[in-house]
Amino acid sequence: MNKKALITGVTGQDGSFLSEFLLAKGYEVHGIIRRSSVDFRERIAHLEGKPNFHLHYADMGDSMSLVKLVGKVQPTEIYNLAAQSHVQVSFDAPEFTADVDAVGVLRILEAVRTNHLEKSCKIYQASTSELYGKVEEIPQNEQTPFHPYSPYAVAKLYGYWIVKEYREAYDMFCCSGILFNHESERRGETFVTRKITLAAARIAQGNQDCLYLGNLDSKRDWGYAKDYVECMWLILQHPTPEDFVIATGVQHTVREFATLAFHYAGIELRWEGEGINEIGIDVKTGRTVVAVSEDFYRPTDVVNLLGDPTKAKTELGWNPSKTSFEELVRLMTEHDMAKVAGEGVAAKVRMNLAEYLEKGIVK
Ligand code: NAP
Ligand code: F7E
Repeated sequence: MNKKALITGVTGQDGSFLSEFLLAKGYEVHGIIRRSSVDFRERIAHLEGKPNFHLHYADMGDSMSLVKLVGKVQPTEIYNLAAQSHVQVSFDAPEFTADVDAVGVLRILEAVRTNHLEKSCKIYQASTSELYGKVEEIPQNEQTPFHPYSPYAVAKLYGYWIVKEYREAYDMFCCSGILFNHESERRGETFVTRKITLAAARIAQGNQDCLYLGNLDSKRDWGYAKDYVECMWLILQHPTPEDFVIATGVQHTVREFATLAFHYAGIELRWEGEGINEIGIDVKTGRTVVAVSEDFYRPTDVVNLLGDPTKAKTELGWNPSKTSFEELVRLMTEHDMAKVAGEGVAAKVRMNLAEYLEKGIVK
């Protein structure tokens, strides 16, 4: 049978990598996009126009659009990646976050049932390590109790349970991947890793003075997004519908991430002070290049995430050590060093052009 995937959140970090992965496997890939005043979809621009890649307007807040689309595409697999995915933003927009991240999951499940595809369409739900929140044990595995600690996590907990409920009530092949943080050169620029690699590149090239961060002691299990999308697919190829923890099993602090990113950008950091007064100093120049700002503290913060990927390793044959922490930080920083250098060249060309136009050298 022709493999047809429908991806919600196709324009996001994971959606773009998953699209590439499934296209390479010969899938027909359909993605949901929503109307935006900007038409350029940076992460998937290189895929648009490919014969097996199709985009459709719909929205996770609009049941009718989802029902119609699922009926039209008749997917064999749905990857529900769409979400308001920023934890800090979920404190500012909790109701929107609940609508998309919680009820949105229900809308997808009901769209499949309404179109009578329960027996032919498998569903992957993008669940999250944020469910463990104020952690009750370390490391966290599939049996660890949940303790969500943000509006985002509470919404995602509903998504997790409604998927489990539909699996048991209607015998549907629907599962959750409980993914720990995964990053890449395509990561949104306000998540801490990308914020750091971009700032390190800008500071190293003289385009920024200082990087302001929140809780430097927060610990995460960071993996590479490109490795993680393979797991989403593996979960749907497993003989039985089950939930899996996807993580590297290695943990680092935000401070350690920053130290390494600045190192790859050519700046060695020395840390001084504590809490709100902690600073990162460029050893060579003595300048303060990292400082702490209360603006980036959260009302409740999740500070100790470490996943145990044993089940994914043994039952899916997935390799959690494919990309090390060091490689991840290096590839993101090198990408952003090149990006910032490119922005510099483009700005210079624009300046020269403006000057030439003014002097009448070019018309
Ligand atoms: P992301 O880059 O923020 O992408 C989110 C996607 O959801 C975007 O395509 C966005 O579309 C779409 N979206 C948001 N609201 C929507 C709506 N109302 N209707 C339709 N689409 C909507 O997130 P990501 O990092 O790729 O993460 C993918 C999924 O995994 C998310 O569900 C996230 O919560 C979950 N997750 C992520 C991680 C991680 O570390 N990355 C870990 C665990 C779980 P626009 O481009 O139009 O905004
Ligand atoms: O924060 C701390 C912050 O925003 C990581 C999403 O993909 O992963 C992501 O959520 C940690 C937190 O990711 C800053 O307080 C310090 O403890 O990069 P983040 P997140 O909250 O872990 C999970 C698994 C998801 O499911 C989500 O969708 O870093 N931190 N200083 C900071 N965080 C940010 N954003 N900015 C700072 O300046």
